Amino acid sequence: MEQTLILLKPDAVQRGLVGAILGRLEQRGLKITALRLLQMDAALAGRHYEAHVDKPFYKGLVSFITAGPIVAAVLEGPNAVAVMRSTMGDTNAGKAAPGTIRGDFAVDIGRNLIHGSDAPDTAQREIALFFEPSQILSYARANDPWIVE
Ligand code: IDP
Ligand code: MG
Repeated sequence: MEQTLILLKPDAVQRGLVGAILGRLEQRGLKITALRLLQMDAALAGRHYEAHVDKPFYKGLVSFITAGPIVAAVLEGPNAVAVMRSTMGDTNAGKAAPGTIRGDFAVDIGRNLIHGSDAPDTAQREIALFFEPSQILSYARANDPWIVE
């Protein structure tokens, strides 16, 4: 089954939205297979956002993502990467569709609450930054057959 990495960014923790956001992802049917509360340091932020190092917003992004605790999780499901991207909504929260996490809870591109991997290969790279293989659990839920055929 496909895996993706999500991060509930410091704004989500500070605003008390961790439960609401994780609840939506559980309701969608995605399976949480790893979960951690941590504070990223600049080194980890640099590795996680290495693709953006030359962008004008990079410095602000690193200071934002390291500013407080975050929640990191591995989610599993059919097409988990694409399902998470569409559930998150547009990067620019001000343009994100209502019904998406960003569209319902955020208004600004620089405070958009949540990260989700953008492809299965980047998901694997990102998961390895936050979790040891032994921290990712494989388990069945009693209702799995009612979520995935
Ligand atoms: P994504 O999070 O939807 O995958 P990316 O383009 O990968 O979006 O950008 C990574 C993160 O960088 C965004 O989630 C957002 O926090 C931040 N970011 C992207 N573009 C801007 C911008 O123009 N201004 C401020 N922050 C930005
Ligand atoms: Mg991205």
